[in-house]
Amino acid sequence: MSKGHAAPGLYGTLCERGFFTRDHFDHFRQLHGILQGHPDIKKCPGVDASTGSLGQGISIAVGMALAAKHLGNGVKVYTMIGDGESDEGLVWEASMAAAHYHLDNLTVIFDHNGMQIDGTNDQVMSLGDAQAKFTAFGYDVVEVMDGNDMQQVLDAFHTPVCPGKPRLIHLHTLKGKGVSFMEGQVAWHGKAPNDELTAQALRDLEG
Ligand SMILES: Cc1ncc(C[n+]2csc(CCOP(=O)(O)OP(=O)(O)O)c2C)c(N)n1
Ligand SMILES: [Mg+2]
Repeated sequence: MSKGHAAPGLYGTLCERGFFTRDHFDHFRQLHGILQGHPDIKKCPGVDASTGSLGQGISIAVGMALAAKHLGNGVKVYTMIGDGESDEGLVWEASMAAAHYHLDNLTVIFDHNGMQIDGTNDQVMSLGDAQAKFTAFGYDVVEVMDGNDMQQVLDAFHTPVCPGKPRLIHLHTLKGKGVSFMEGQVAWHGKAPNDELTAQALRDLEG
């Protein structure tokens, strides 16, 4: 999870997969809890890399994919990056290395929601034609028009890998999808809802 601030999504998945029990969520973001605000490889079972400093996760993924190639162990590496994260030069250095080393065992999932921590991408740092850039950097790009539709996402994962090229799955997404008052609202990037809004959010999601 290169965009380490999306840790809650990762934690929910790891919990469902049996890495730890649900009671740990009661201590989310608390000192000594295993579920820190950003994933911590030393604290949380199932976490493969400590992330949160944007750009570093994709770099670690490239290293893992390269190591797997050397070892010939058939391991495949998956990492998710954000569009705001892609303001970091490190994303592009890592991408260049992935293409240079022909890491076709690497899949980068690009969460393109048009927003970051304090504004839209175009307000903070325009990415321009992101897909053209990733293609130019050597990725085989698979585009998903609705990245919030899990069937479309799964279909993208099942497309055959292009030999010798890293793959980028370009997801067009809506930030806050499914929670009426959060959708497309940059202000909810990292804010906790109060009890009333939490109840509303759960109703929205369950509905
Ligand atoms: C190196 C670095 N700089 C700044 C930050 C602060 N920061 C946390 S999240 C974020 C925005 C990330 O935007 P994006 O990748 O689009 O993720 P999204 O908000 O869409 O989930 C920023 C700038 C950080 N975590 N790491
Ligand atoms: Mg974003």
